[in-house]
This record gives sequence, structure tokens and C-alpha cells, in this order.
Amino acid sequence: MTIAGQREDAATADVTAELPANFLWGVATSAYQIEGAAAEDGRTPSIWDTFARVPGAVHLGEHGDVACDHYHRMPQDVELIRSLGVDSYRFSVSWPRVQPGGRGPVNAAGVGFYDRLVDELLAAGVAPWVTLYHWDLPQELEDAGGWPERDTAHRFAEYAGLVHDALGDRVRTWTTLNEPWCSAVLGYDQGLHAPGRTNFPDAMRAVHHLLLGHGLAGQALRAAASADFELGITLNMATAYPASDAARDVDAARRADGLSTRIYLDPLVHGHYPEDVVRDIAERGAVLPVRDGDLEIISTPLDVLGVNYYSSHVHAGGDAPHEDRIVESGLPVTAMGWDIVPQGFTDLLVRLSRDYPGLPMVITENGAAFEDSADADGFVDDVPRVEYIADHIRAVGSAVAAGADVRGYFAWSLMDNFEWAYGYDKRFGIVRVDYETQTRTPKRSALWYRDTIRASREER
Ligand code: IFM
Repeated sequence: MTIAGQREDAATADVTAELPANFLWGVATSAYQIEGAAAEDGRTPSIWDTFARVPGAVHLGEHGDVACDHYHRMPQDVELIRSLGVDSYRFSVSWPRVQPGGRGPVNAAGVGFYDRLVDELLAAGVAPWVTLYHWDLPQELEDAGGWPERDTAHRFAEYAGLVHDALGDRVRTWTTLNEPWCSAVLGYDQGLHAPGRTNFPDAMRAVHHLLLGHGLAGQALRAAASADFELGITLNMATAYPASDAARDVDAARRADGLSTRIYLDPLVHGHYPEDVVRDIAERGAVLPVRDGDLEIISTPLDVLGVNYYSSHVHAGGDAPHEDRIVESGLPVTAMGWDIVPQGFTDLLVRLSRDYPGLPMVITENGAAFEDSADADGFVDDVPRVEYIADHIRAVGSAVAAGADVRGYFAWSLMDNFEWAYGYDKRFGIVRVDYETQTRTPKRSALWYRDTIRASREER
């Protein structure tokens, strides 16, 4: 179902007043979370297909075999996107669909899906924004060692070239990686995401090889691209506040920030890893496996930094070395249990523009899961999500007013989908998905977002 024909919603407030002219509005998804068709047209398993089968790894043993069945419903979903009035749609390409097994030639049937998606978007007046890697590593590459192995970075660059050969004539903006912190730390240290390993030194090796893969892919794409090309990477970040002025709390916040933000952005932008972080991880037995020339590759110039923001935290140190305790804030939380901290968003964006100047930013994800309940028509009156999104767009505006160069905002997510280890239990969509019937019903937040975008264009 499209927005047209849905009930009209209240007019937008002035949440966009401080945003610049030509601000880019979008919605975002990722391949494994929505596509389904897990074994169709030559796609082979990714680490998420494997991990989802591990007992206890995912809520209720759920998986992405069908998900939102987007693979078969793509034209209707593009019509839904068009009806929201957004400028751009950020989606990810499934590596094992395009290059089954992670090596060898392109799979024509697999890449054909993205070829049709891009054409459909352009015909709808929506700019495609491609993310090359949103966590679905081909299982064969994990079997060969995964991201802790250097060769995976080279395999990623090769795959990126295959996708660019197919879509580069129509896609301007290319994000290499989505949230490498999640791939490395949740996947290889905490074991909460695929591939479910728990080895801190391996996670740090993964960090370096993810960044190397980004740099190699970025260089290859830029060499092949026309002038109208933008290279980006998306990081998930937060503001790390110390619980007090006490040295150990300040240090806990420094360490948290180092491992979530500076370990990525310093090499990407400044061409070196932060010394304090290198020291911190050495104390925990880990080394970044840097070889001559790697940092030049990693710091290949970026055109845009993708910022994913959901929450911020207050950090306290302790007696144990490297202790970092998240302090209860008492703030309202989302259904994920994540504190709602729009001020942390403003603080983050202002700080990024200070520490990494000259790098335009786009919010590539922001949104929230809440306990939605649908009426008989499938409509969700999700006032908390409207408030969350409005407050966070306002927070972006405050950062812009303070000098941050933020050029766009993508709501996460277009529709409810497979929320990784939480399965289908957590709903981030501004459009409801009834997984029994695959009916899509725009929630109040979708109507509000459409109206806000429209009003912000009229104001300018
Ligand atoms: O659903 C995820 C997405 O895949 C990556 N960023 C965070 C979202 C919410 O957890």
C-alpha cells in the first residue's frame, strides 16, 4: 500500500527550520534484513544465514529466508518509497547474491536484481544510494578466516568493482561499509552477531582489514568512476560522556570513544591510528596488523561521512583494568532499551565537524524501535516514533546551527524488518510489515515524515 489514500496526518512542526537548502531526505534498508529469496538465482549463504541457524543466536531462531520478501516485491516497494516524497533510497547489495561464495565472476541473475532496482528508482525520481557491505559476508570467506584475514579485504575490493561495473553508470553515491564496529566487535569479539566469534585480538584484526577493504574498494571505484562519483563509509557513533570528572570515569569515556569512533575516523581522515587506542588494545593482547602503505590506502579521500546515530551513553571506570560501565541515565528508552538522547546527536555532530573538518556528513541512519500496535486496518499510531524522529532531526538542525556540515538524513528504516539477533521482534519501520501477508501499511511516522519533507521544501 502506498501513502496515497492513507489518512491525513497532522501538519509538521518546524523541526527542519535550521537545516540547509537542498537537504537530502531518504529512507534506508539493508539486503539481508528485507530481501528474502535466500537461495534464489544463485545466491549462496552469508554468515548471517549460518549464524541464524545456531541455536539461541537469534530470537526464536528466526532468519532472513523470506524477511520482507522485497526481492519479489521490489517494484511495489519502490512505489512506496516514491509516495513518501524522499530524494534518495539507501539500500545494500548482497555480496553472496552478486558474487556467490565471494570469489569469481559476477552472478548475472543476482546483479540483475540491483540493476532493475536502480532503474526502477530512477524512473520514480529517487536517487539510489548504494551500500556495498551491510554485514552479509559470503560464508566461504568466513570459512577461509573472515575479516581477521587480510585476503578478505582484497576479496571485498574485487566484489566492489563487480558491483560498480554493473551500476556505476547510474549510481552516484557509494558507501563501502556499514558500521564496521558491528562487524568487528559484535561479530568477532562479543559473539552477538555473525559469525559469532569471541576473540578480541581477532576483532581488532578485523577492524584493520575492514578499513583496508574500504580503502582498496574506494581506490578501485574512484579509478573506474566518472567525475560524478561520491565515496563514503558509514560509522555508528555516539557521544561518550564521563560519569564524573574523576580520572577513571574520564578515562572510561576516552576508551569508549577511542574504540567506537577514533579507531575508524583517525586512519580514514588523518592517516594514522590513535596512539592511545593502540596502547589500550595492546594491553588487551591485540595488535592492528598494519603493513607499509596500508594507511595511505585507508585514507583515500572521502566525499561524505555516513553517520548512524541511535543513542549515547555515560561511562564510568572501575578498579579492574579497562573497566567501562554504562551508567543508568534514567532517560526514556526505546524498545531496544536504548536511552533516547538527542543532545548526544548534536554533540556528536559538532564534535565530528571540529575533529574531522572539511568532511561533509549525511545521517545514513536514525530511528527507533517501539512496541507498535496495529489497529484493524494495520495502521500504527506510533507517536513515540514521530517524537523520536522529530527530536533527532531538530538535534541535527542544532548541530548545523553550530557549524556542522550535515547534508542529509535517512530514516531507519523504510519498513519493519529482520533486526539481526532480535529477529522480527523489534520494529524500526516507518511502514508496518505484516509478516503473514507481507502487507505494507504506512505508520503515522511515515505520514509525518512525508509531510515534514514536503513542508521543508516549501519553506525554502
Ligand atoms: O537494523 C540496524 C541496521 O542494520 C544497522 N544499524 C542499526 C539498526 C538498528 O539496530
